[in-house]
Amino acid sequence: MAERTRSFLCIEPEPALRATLKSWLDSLKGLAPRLKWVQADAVHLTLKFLGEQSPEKLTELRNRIPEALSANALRTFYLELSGVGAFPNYRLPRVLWMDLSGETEALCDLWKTVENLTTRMGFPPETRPFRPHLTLARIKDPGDFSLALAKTLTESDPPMGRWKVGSVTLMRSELRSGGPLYSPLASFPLYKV
Ligand code: 2AM
Repeated sequence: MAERTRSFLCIEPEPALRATLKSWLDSLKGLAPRLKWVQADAVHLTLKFLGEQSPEKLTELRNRIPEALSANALRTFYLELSGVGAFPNYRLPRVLWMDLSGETEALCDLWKTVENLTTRMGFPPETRPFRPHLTLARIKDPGDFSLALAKTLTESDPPMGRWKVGSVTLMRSELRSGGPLYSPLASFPLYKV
């Protein structure tokens, strides 16, 4: 049997915004080195985690995404960074993330299109409400989340930035000991406004 590929569909921040995020993330990493920080060039907004799939299934998905995007007339839209937060909360944080605002209705339409297509194709439906975010760090042990980091996050201004979302990326995710290695497999453009 051909090898399966672990992948997900996502939106990538544009390069200038990654650079802004990188310098901020670098300054935070030193305060909490035991957290699993996401590399700035790997930060993304997940639309759908696809798990491990056969080449045939991924080919079918790649063929059907453009038709789903055009059937729903999905256009480019703006998103902006909108502060930092923690799931489920700062007292017992599991995930540190960046909130997003901007044209979130357009983002939700895109998410619904992706969700409808993938569930029609047999992928498990998402059971949780869509909460758009950029994961910055994962926290195994809440004790690793230092007070210094919590203080810095609540007192400092997180980076601002706005970008035009022009496409959806199908991203391969290879699990490595040092953290996942992401590589884009395909990009699906949205209609230009
Ligand atoms: P998150 O960071 O927004 O939580 C790639 O692994 C991406 O898929 C992750 O960034 C994660 O999004 C999302 N994801 C959702 N469900 C997942 C799962 N069961 N296993 C791994 N990643 C998952």
